[in-house]
Parts: sequence; structure tokens; C-alpha cells
Amino acid sequence: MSKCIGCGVELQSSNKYKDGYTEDESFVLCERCFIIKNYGQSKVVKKTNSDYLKIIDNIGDDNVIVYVSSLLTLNLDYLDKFKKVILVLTKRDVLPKSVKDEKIINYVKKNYNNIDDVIIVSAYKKYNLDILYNKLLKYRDNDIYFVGITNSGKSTLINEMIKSYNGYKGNITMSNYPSTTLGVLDEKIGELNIKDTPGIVINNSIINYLDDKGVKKVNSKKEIKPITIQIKGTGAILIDELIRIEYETIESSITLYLSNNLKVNNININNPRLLDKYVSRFIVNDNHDLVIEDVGFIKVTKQAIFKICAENDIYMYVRNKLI
Ligand SMILES: Nc1nc2c(ncn2[C@@H]2O[C@H](COP(=O)(O)OP(=O)(O)OP(=O)(O)O)[C@@H](O)[C@H]2O)c(=O)[nH]1
Ligand SMILES: [Mg+2]
Repeated sequence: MSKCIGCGVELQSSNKYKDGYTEDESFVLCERCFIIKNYGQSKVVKKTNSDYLKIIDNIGDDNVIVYVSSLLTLNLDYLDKFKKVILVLTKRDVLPKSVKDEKIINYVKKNYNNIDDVIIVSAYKKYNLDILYNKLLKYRDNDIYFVGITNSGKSTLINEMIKSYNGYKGNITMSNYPSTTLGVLDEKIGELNIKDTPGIVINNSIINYLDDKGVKKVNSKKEIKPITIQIKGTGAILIDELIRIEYETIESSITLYLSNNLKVNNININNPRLLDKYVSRFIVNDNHDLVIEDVGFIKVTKQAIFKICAENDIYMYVRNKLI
């Protein structure tokens, strides 16, 4: 049985409603990859993480792990699963240029002791791809697995490396949607043996609930223009009809790092929009970030209490400020 060259799923022609369907098994792409590549849309694939975690658990000790995380939110929830990793922080292009790479590198190294090396890259800008390739060369005799959360940018990075070091366009399917890659893909890049893997799904990330327009909006393709708002007492902010943030503080300044496509508006606390849908509450202390998975983060200078309302339960957490 052959695999789809776009997402790694096993091809089948018997059930149109199951993953890997193709009209003709001599095709190299499944129907879903064909649609994403030609029309930019996606059939949402709902997978349980146990399938993906099984793939990760089966990676042998003699293989090398490249853990890819997006700098939009820097989710490292699954980093502890691995004994030793090369951490690749991608989508550098979305963070302001003024932020020093060194600062981010120190931030992650301080919090994790299984990191062998950290490299900051951007597939879009081809930033530091040579450094990554040259560092990986010493593992030319091993299989190098690219792992991480879904949508972190693994496949885009591998395709960009194929272009740079093999001189032709990579075939791997990339998309704004979660769970694009469905199986393990083997790619020979220059002297490297790279394996692309399906990303781990964060079950309650907002990205799982968004429609086409929504996923396009939250996936930042450009440098973020941070928005700073002075807050005092109680009030509310609306992020593009997706998230309502009510705050309570003596006085603070908050900076939102979100895709520029998301509209941010101060609203009256009595405005009923999204009021009391799914509610979560966070106390964010001085110099901490509130991270909204797959959307971005809010830096808080002085303690604030937030009540967040959205259409669904969404994954958020507090961390020490990144920048
Ligand atoms: N701004 C920016 N966006 C990127 C970059 N690399 C990838 N993306 C975007 O991130 C989204 C996810 O990219 P993929 O490469 O499909 O992510 P993945 O990690 O392979 O996802 P799964 O296969 O679902 O695990 C797409 O919308 C990409 O365009 C980058 O360097 N900069
Ligand atoms: Mg992928």
C-alpha cells in the first residue's frame, strides 16, 4: 500500500469518508491533499492524539529529535516527553525584529534541561536555515524526526529545506488547519534523512473551532504590530468577535501580540458581545504573559485579573514574560 506524498497517510480507494481516500490508488496524493494544494481548503480531519503519540513513542533512542515550536505562542507542553532534543523555534518573522534571539534562547534554556541546542528560524524568510542544516549534518547517519504541536510549521520548514538543499520544490502539504500531516514522511534533504510527523493536537485550542476565515486570521503571516493598552479599574476588550477579555486591575499596561488581521477594540463592560459564553478566569501577575494557544499572547506589566469569554472553551495559560 502506498502513502500520500503530501501527508503520509496510507492511500485507499474503498471509503470516500475515511482518511487517505483517492479515486485511483495509482495517484500519489489523497483527495484531501489534492483539495488543499489546489483550492487551499481543507476537509477537517479529527484524529485522536493516541495515534500521534504512538508514532512519537516508537521513535528509537538512536534517532535524533528536532522539536519544532512556533514563536507565535511557543508551546512547549510536550517537550518533556523527550530525553534530548534540538529545539527549533520557527516563525521568527512574526515577532518584532527588535526582540533579541539571544533573549528567547536564554528563556527556553532556563526552563528545560533536555535541550541540547536551540535554533531560531523562519521558513518564510529562510532565516537561519543554513545554521540548522549545518548543525544537523553531524547526524547524517541517523534518522532525524521533526516533531511538535500541530500547526507549528514543521512541514513548511522541511519543504523550505528541500528547496534550498535539493533545488526542487517539496511535495509536503502545508496548511492553516490543524492535523495537516497524517503519517510519517521520509525526506532525503542533501545528506540528511528527515522524517516529518503529524503534529500533536491541543484539543481545546481555538483553532479547532474556527472556520476558514478564522484560521486564516489567526495564522500570522507577517511581523506582528504589538498593541499596547493602558488599563485601569474594570473594562473589556474584544478580539475580533472571537474572544472577550474583561479586566480588573488597579492600573496596568498590557501589550497584545496577535496577528495584525485580528481587530482589537475596547468595548463597554455592559456590551453583551460574547458575554458569559465559555468563561475562564486568570490572575496574571506583574511581568507575565497570558498565552492564547494558536492566537498569540498578552504581556501584562502590573497584576490584572482577567475573565475571558469565547464561544468555546479555549486553551490559555500564564507564563513568565517572553519579551
Ligand atoms: N509566519 C510564518 N508562518 C509559517 C511559517 N512556517 C509555517 N507557517 C504557517 O504555519 C501554518 C502551519 O504550517 P505547517 O507547515 O502545515 O505546520 P505543521 O507543523 O506541519 O502542521 P501539522 O502537519 O498539522 O502538524 C501554515 O499556515 C503555514 O503557512 C513561518 O516561517 N512563518
Ligand atoms: Mg505537517
